[in-house]
Amino acid sequence: STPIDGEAQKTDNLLYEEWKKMASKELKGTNIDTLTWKTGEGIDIKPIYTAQDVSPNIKNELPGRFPYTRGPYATMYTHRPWTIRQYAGFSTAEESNAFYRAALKAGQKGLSVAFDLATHRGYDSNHPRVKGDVGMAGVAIDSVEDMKILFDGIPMDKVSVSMTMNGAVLPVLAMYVVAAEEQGAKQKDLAGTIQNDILKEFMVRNTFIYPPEPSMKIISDIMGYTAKNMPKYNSISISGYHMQEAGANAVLELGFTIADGLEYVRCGLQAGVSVDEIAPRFSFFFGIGMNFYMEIAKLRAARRLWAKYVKEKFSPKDEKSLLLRTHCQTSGWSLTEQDPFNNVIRTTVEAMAATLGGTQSLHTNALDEAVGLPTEFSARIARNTQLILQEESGLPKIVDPWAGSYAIEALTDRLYDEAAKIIEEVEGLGGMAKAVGEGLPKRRIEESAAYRQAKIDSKEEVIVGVNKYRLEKEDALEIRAIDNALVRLAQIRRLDKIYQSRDKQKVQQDLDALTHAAKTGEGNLLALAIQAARDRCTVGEISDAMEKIYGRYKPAYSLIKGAYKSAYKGVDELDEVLKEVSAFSEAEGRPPRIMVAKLGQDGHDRGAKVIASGFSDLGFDCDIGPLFSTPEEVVQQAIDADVHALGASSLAAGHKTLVPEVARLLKEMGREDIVLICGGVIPEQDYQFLHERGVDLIFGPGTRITDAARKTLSEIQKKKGK
Ligand code: DCA
Repeated sequence: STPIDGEAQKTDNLLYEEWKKMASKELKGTNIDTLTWKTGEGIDIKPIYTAQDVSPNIKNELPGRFPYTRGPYATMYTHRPWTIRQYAGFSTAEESNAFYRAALKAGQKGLSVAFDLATHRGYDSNHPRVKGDVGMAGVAIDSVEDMKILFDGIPMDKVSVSMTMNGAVLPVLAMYVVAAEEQGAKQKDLAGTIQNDILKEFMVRNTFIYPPEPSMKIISDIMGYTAKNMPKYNSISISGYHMQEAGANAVLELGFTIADGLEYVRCGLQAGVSVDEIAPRFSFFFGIGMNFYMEIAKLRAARRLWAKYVKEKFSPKDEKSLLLRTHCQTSGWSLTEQDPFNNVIRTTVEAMAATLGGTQSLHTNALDEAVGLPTEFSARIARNTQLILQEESGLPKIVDPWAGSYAIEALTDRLYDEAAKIIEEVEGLGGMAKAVGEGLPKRRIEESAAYRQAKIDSKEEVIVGVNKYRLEKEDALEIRAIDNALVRLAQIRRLDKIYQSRDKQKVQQDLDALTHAAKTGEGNLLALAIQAARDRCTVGEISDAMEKIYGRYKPAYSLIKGAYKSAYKGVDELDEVLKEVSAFSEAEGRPPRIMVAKLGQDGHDRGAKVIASGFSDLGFDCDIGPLFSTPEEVVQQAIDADVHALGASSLAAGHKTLVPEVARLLKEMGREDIVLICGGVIPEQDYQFLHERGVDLIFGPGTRITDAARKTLSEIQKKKGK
């Protein structure tokens, strides 16, 4: 051994003691413990790590070898860099197609399709419920004709395509397969990924259609079909990303995602497919936030957890069943509307964590994604962030360069242990489907979100340009605007053409066959959906054919209490708000009552939930309205509940159509005394528009709940003429 080795072995403990002495001297009497940082996960990050923090076994780990902590492949990026795969979709198939082609030309390697909210929820663009949702947050797809336009001029057997689709997974995947067929591609050559992860929809993302049980049946049919006919296709992308976006910390994201994966293996086994037929084509998806070391360690721990649990529980014969391959996306939630160019730096830091953690594929957010879909300018910067990391920085030249770092190895171990506790808890309940049924993951994630919001509101967690170093004046940013009414009209016209040109009898037969299969459990639903897509059945029709049997799922609601208040530091301010609220309650004989509503098909409800929990902790009487409501339903519920204020939360650009409609209806019912609030992702440019249409208060991203509560209270009093 070298002299350095010898010395380290002798003095591990002594070295640490020596450091402590030096540190105490530098701190001039301040307690050394103040240098330890307790993260949102409850993990202590120490100021220094030494050899005594890590197990000697880490020396034996290699990339491409069990337990794969260091990466699924031996050579990793030194041989093939990660796939630059930007998630995108813009209202119409034509516009999205042009965007994809330009991106591929400019260095992007794989595609990733974002669908609009109507498609996600299995509605055709002409359905009355989705008036405000068509073309929002992604591309509208009604039939295979739209899908063919989407991939026009893009060889579907060469470019790997990922599709974020969960609810309407059958019609959309079927249309993808048929569009490829009609291009001349073979099913066996289709490489790509379908998200198809319904469990996390019930936990956090809410773009489900059917109840959990038939939803799981659909997944097993897809796995069965692709295992046989599409061997290069990843049949599921098990997503922690949306949990992180909904507020989960790294431990929760890791634990619940791996537990989801185990449940999906069991789902395949139940359908008669072996672990080695499906697990090698499982894919994962994680969010990467700003906690740099934690995120690197998270991906390392994820691979080790998956390998160990799959080996232990399912004894696969194929080593590939143990590989956790993952896509990552930089955190959308970490982006700010304020001082938005800071987002480029945030995304770069997160992209470095994702790639140093060994992701296989990556989406880097555009700087304006906190307020809208990316423009060409912002999309180029986002893509170039990855190209620069790949081709200029030298980052891909070393496999898992953090291996052997005392700190990262210790953190990897710690995350492994903490996530394993969650997995054990879930397995103890009988698996993730049961845990989701009991609401456990949802509850934990919502608590974590409220806790984090309080840390930000009380400025313990700094967000540059938002709760610290805020600009006095913000420059307006050019934002991509979508004319949702125009997109809807164009889609309706194309649908009318399809209705006229297809064979009606075949259509009916296909749809009846789907209904029959849903009823009896016989036949493969994906095979039947593919036939229906060939015959030009639409997304809505295919979804309806099964809804007749399965029904549509309606989630239950709960409000997390106490988490916000408990994490809020700086009690004085909290007390002041509580006092104001209680004075109101005394004067009025009841507390201020507010309903937080979600309009349209947008299921992102972190904001709504966090606001409701926060307001409730501040003494408001708070209701959460059901998801997917129409303006009429929301106004009726608000009036029935006799609220003082109605908050409409919008994260998917529905604010320009749906919220003004709410204002109009309130006026029509003579209830303009109800304070109308619009919250969520609303660009500054739209404030005037909303105020003119009757919105009283607007709370954009970065609003502190304590401030929002105060403003709401004073607006209620103003309207009461006090
Ligand atoms: N040495 C040898 N082969 C390698 C190496 C290496 N160092 N690195 C990659 N490869 C191979 C892979 O084995 C794979 O070949 P295979 O399909 O025949 O096994 C191929 O190169 C592609 O690499 P992979 O790591 O699978 O990367 P992607 O095709 O981009 O797939 C994955 C990434 C996460 C598995 C996929 O599910 C995906 O793209 N997900 C995206 C999800 C998404 O976009 N979600 C939207 C939000």
